[in-house]
Amino acid sequence: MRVRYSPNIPWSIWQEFQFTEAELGDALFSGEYADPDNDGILNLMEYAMGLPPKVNSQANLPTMTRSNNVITMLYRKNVAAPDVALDVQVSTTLTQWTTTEVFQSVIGTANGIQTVQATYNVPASTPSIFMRVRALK
Ligand SMILES: [Ca+2]
Repeated sequence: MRVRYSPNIPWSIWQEFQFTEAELGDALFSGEYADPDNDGILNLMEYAMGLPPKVNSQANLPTMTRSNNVITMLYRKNVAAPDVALDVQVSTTLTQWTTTEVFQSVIGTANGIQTVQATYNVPASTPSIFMRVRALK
């Protein structure tokens, strides 16, 4: 018997809920780094953000805005994913990333999904800045 909802379901249980037996046997379809719906969001990130891995979820990607020298990112966090963490990093080079001075806070929760706001004050004379959210399991 399968239960469709649990307040805390680790990655392996989530996989069993999301994929068929045949799909579970194919790591290129159901593995952490697979993207079976070709929406550019890997399965581990779909899990971390509470998204369906076989339905295009691009409408739920993080959003970013910039106001003067402050960059703000909003992203989803699946409350029921206890074994994965999301962190937001910034970079000026795309090769070295840091979480230093990135401030995060939960600004809302609905249907088991937190909306997290990450802000970063861009130092003066920074020619370009990049921001990303990373899933860690
Ligand atoms: Ca995907």
